[in-house]
Amino acid sequence: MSETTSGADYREVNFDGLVGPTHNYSGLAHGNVASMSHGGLVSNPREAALQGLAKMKALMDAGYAQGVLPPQQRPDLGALRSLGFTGSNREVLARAASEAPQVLRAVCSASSMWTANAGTVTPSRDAPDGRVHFTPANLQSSFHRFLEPETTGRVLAAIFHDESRFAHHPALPATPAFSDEGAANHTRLCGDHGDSGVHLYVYGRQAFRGGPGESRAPKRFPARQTLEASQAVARQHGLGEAQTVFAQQHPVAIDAGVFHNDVIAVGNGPVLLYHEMAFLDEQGTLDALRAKMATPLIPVRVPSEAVSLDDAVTTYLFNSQLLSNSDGSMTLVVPGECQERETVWRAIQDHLLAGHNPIGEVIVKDVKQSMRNGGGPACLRLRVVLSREERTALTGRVLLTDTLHGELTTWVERHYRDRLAPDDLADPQLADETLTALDELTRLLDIGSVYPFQLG
Ligand code: SUG
Repeated sequence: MSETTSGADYREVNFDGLVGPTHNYSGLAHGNVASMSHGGLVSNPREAALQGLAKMKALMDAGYAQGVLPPQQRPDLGALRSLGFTGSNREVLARAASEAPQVLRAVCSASSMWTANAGTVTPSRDAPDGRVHFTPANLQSSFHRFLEPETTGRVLAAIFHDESRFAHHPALPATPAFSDEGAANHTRLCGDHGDSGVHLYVYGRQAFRGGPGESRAPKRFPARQTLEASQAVARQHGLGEAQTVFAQQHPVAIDAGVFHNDVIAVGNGPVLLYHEMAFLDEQGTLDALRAKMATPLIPVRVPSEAVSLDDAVTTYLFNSQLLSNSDGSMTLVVPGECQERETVWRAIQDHLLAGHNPIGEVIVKDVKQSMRNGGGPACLRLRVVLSREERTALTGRVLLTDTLHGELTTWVERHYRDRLAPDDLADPQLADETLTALDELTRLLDIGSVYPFQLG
């Protein structure tokens, strides 16, 4: 059951990242409890990609607009060369494997699957020039993710190509003061998706200014998003003070493994579903939103007695997708881990479904391969609100249909391995297989040349 269509027929399109053929567990993400505890496990890239495609298909079948974004070229041989590894591709891989195995693992990461970190998007409805605005996230807080924004920018510019409708900004300077992790720390609150929205940016630390925020920085794990980065993105997109709220994430939550706001809160339309430990100043954040929103905010607060911070991190309850239906109700798409943890499953029934809020249905999806690296249903998608004309103006075959889903499934089954141990990443055959697969994928999606190996 899809959302209401009106006027310019704005709809939220969820662009899921297709999991790449090198999906593996390398324990690369400090502060991400799942990644830290699963490093070294054998992964199943084929299963991971098929789980992602099954989620996309289920939501498309339920009537939601579903898009797909391609994975990135991995291993990133260009990155290895820039770090001084020379010779043929085989030699570069062999030297990296013996001299710097952790660097090799980083350049093989399929982390671009988590498209909630691909960038921040402002719908045309809110931008002063009436275009949809994009800023790729610089992801500078980890080396493996810092490798993503260049290709991300190319992919977004290829798909959202029409300059009269889509505006692309450069990623922010890749330095700690402007550390940006994209839409994972950004929530747009509004009435219907086609109404004007208020943009909630959640940051973990302030880089330049002193004050109370800074004294409450996390102690154990890094805060990835800065206030300065969020402000710069809002400025790039032309958003004014009346349209924005900046709130600090609770440092205690970051120290418990909440490395992005989307691990502890999710919003959709006027609903903000959040854990009581999401924001350092809970009341101040709600008040600021209420003061700026044109429609009444519907906060759905989950207290620690109902779901502990640890359970929130383990089950990723808040990394669910909250989707609008045509009758005004909303559907929550939760990862399977929520059903496996009794307390959380009970909280969903008693607190969310039975509460006075629009959430009327829960769909459970198995995305375990991604979850073991700290990526739930909401991490796997970039939300882009588009009018009918904007959807028509997209380049390539990126909106999911039964035909495209079938072709992508066959493509995965033909090219992906079902077993990848960290030591397999040095296999030059894997690099060749990946290039063949990606070359075919760009033709299948009809998006032109976006990968370094295609650009020469
Ligand atoms: O950046 N994991 C990702 C998970 C990102 C989840 N995204 C959102 N919450 N929106 C990260 O921490 C782990 C890779 C590894 O360990 O192999 C990783 O990068």
